Amino acid sequence: MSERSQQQTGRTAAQEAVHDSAFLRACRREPVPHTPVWFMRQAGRSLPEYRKVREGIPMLESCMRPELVTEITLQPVRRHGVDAAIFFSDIVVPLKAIGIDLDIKPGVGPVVADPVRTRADLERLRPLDPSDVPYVTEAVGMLTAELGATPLIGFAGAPFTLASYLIEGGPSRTYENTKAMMYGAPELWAELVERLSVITAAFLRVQIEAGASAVQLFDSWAGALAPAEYRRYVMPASAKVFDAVAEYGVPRIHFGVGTGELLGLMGEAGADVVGVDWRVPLDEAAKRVGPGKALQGNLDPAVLFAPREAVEAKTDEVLAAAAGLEGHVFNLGHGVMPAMDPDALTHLVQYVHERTAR
Ligand code: 1CP
Repeated sequence: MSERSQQQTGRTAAQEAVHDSAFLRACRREPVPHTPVWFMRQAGRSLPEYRKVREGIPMLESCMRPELVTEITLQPVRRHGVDAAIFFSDIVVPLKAIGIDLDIKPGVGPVVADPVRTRADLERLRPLDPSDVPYVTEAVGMLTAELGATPLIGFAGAPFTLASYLIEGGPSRTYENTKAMMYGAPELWAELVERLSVITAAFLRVQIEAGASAVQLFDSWAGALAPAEYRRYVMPASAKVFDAVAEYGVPRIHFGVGTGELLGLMGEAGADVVGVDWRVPLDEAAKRVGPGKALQGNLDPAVLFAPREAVEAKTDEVLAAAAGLEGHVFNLGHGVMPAMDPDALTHLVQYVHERTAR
């Protein structure tokens, strides 16, 4: 790139290449050389090289070691040739960083020692300062240096999904305590999600300031709510998070599972890209989300367990439904599963690139 154009954009040549990547172009709804692909939970999970470097290191501790975070984040980029990297961390890392007593138990997920149930419990949820997560700043810096033209996606858990772990004390299928607080103590609930929105916004800001070029807000379990409840009890806190990072101009992705009925509201909350699970075809999702936003998704992850011809046929269906979209980022409808064959994922990336090459 010429010096003059660098002066015009204020970006280095490397930053310019990232800016011009298929992934960021699709997020901005610009023409792309091919449909970009990445996978939620692509780091870790099904990769033998991940299991090897993680051996004997607890999950949360591995999130605090910048060299290890860098290696694990790069593994799926090297192996699959995906169009974006996602930062290796977890949605509960910022909660741990402000002193919440929690652990990530193998085969279970996040477990909170003393669940948050009362007003006094809220005092434990102080704001996050960048100095609480120096290892995040360091790892993002190392990664953007290593990644070259491949963009890095930062992420955080949305207030509702984080609240569900804090209130239930761990994974839940019914969210009974969470909903009991939401409906029964709405003021306490509002204060809880307000505090979480501050923490979440700060965690995203740290990643963007360190060099992440897009962010995804995971409201994985928001699909447990009806639209009216989502709008009233959840959307304001998530909208605050999106507002808080708007000034950076990086694409903001908003994703949840089982959120077919919420897609319009999840866009309205302030997302530039709305993630769609496998239950709603992308052309129908586009109608629900409305114009001015890109979509991300939405191959059923379980399809990856079927023979290659079936994977290709289902992928063709996703691409056909996406043909009229303003912008499309190919992804699974939810995360990579531990038992998936890594070669099937590599093939899927190649297949989408070939089928969509323009
Ligand atoms: O020991 C291990 O390997 C534990 C498995 C694991 C991994 C690899 C957990 C525990 N978290 C992670 C990393 C992780 N978590 C990433 C890494 C980057 C990537 O490759 O995508 C990301 C983005 C997350 C985000 C996350 N954590 C979400 C939102 C995404 C989603 O899948 O919906 C959620 C809900 C969590 C909580 C969590 N952490 C771990 C588990 C098993 C769970 C889910 C538990 C539950 O079912 O409630």
